[in-house]
This record gives sequence, structure tokens and C-alpha cells, in this order.
Amino acid sequence: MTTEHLRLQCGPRVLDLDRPRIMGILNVTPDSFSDGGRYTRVDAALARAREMVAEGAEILDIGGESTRPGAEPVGLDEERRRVLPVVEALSAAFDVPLSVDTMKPELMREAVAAGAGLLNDVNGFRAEGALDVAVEAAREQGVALCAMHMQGAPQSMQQAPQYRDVVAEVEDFLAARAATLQDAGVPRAQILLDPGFGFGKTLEHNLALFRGLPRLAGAGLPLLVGVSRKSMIGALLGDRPVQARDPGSAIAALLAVQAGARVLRVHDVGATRDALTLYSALQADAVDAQDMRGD
Ligand code: HH2
Repeated sequence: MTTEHLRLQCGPRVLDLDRPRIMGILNVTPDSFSDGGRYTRVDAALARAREMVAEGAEILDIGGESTRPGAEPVGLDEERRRVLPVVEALSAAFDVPLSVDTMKPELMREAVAAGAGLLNDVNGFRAEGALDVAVEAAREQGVALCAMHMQGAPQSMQQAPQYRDVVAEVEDFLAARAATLQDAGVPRAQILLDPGFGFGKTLEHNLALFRGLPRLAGAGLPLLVGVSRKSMIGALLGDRPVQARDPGSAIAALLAVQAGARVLRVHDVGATRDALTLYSALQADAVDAQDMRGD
């Protein structure tokens, strides 16, 4: 694990990453793989956000386009209509950084204007115009950027993903994105990297990547890990259905922290928080228990 003091600036707010932080997932889509259709109304999204913050979420990630394998792309106007009212309502109601999960540069710009402090792009800011908008928002408003690795596009990424060496290729990709962002003037404290579990990866690729997390974390930039409810958890537990994957997801999140992850993107915030609290209380060499709990 890296010894560098890591922190993450998300607009006006700074998160110290000496202890891991939980990013609660708020999908405002009709078709997300585990919670689609539940939080599409602003009042339902607000209520869910309140719950997650009470349970210990320190970042909320709002997504208006499902990226599950085979998902249909959503047009800009529709994604805007889903996401922006929720970002506005949440930024008025909560003092936690808001992340917006989008690949579209127009929405990135509008989300930052509406109060987002983090741009989370599963496409690693590779869509036309995305890098320019993200860099401008990072330099002018201090927002954080999360660049994720994905092979292919959601519609077809699980058809036949192939790698020579998945850990080396993801490591090279993330290093190259980090270098591009830094060369464009984005400070290190505003960069998060994510290996992208399940995005153009078979179960074997996901397992290799998980085992390679210490190597990825060794590069010195904070890692975000998102395995919550994903098919790798279901497969490892004997075809466990999506709604029964939360205990396994919390354990995997904990193992990711042990391997160097600093931000955990999860659906079940309470279970993940409990796992982290117990870990720090029961491990002699772990970070102080109070710190983990966020007291
Ligand atoms: N996974 C999903 C979506 N966004 N962003 C990052 N940085 N890392 C991830 O692993 C990640 C992500 C997919 O999960 P979910 O949001 O629950 O589902 P859906 O894409 O169906 O909305």
C-alpha cells in the first residue's frame, strides 16, 4: 500500500483519504441492474440520499445512464432531465461531495454548475470533448475527476473481452490517463483512478485485477473500487441473485481496502461501514477505529 498522504479535493470540499471513504450509489435510471426505477423521482432520490448519508456515505454518486452490460445508451436531454434536478436538490440539502456518473461532456459542465464536485466517467474522459470539459472544471472549480478503465462500450463489452495481461493493460491505461490529466494541469489531489470491475472483463479478468489491486494502488494515486452487487460477486457465490449480494459486496469492499482502495462505490452503505468499522477495531495494525467510523 502506498505511504503517500492521499486526499481528494472535490470542489470546495476536501476528503482526507487516510481512511477509506464510502461513495453511495444513487441511480436515477429506470433500468440500472440492481436498483433501476426506485429513485427516479426527486423526492425518492432525496430520501435515499438522506439514508445513505446517515449510514456513513461521504460522497454520493448520481447516475442517469445505466452502464450495465447490454444497456441502451441514453440521449443527452433525457440524461439531463434525470440527473440535474437531483444534483440541484442534493446540493441544497447535503454537505457532502456530489459525484456525477456520466460520459457526456455537456452534462459534465452542467452538473458542475448545479453543484457536483466530482466527475465520474466510466469511459475515462475519452468521448469527444470530455477531457477538455473535465480539465476545465478541475482547474477552474477544483472538481475531482475519476477516470475508469473500460474495454469497449457497455452495449457489447461483455461479448468477448480479451487481454494479454489484464493487470498490466489496466495499469498502463490508468497511468496514461493520469499523465494526460496532470499534463493538462489537473492537480494530483483531484484525480481518482478506477480499474473498472465488470467493464469489458470476464470473471477471470476481474479476479486477476482484484488480486492486482496492491500493484495498481502502488502507483500512488487513490483508487476507487466498485464491485457492489456485480456479477463477479454473484458468480463467486454460486449464481447468487442481485438482491442477495450485499454481504458479499461488503466483504469484497473490505478486501479492496486491505489491498489499497481508498474510495468504495457501494449500494449498501450501512453494511460497508460496519465492515470497515469492525476491521479497524479488530485489526491491531489498522487505522484508528474512530477514524474509520468517521467520528
Ligand atoms: N460501476 C457502475 C457504474 N458506474 N463508476 C465507477 N467509477 N466505477 C464502477 O465500478 C462503476 C461506475 C455500474 O454499477 P451501477 O451504477 O450499480 O449500475 P448501472 O450501470 O446499471 O446503473
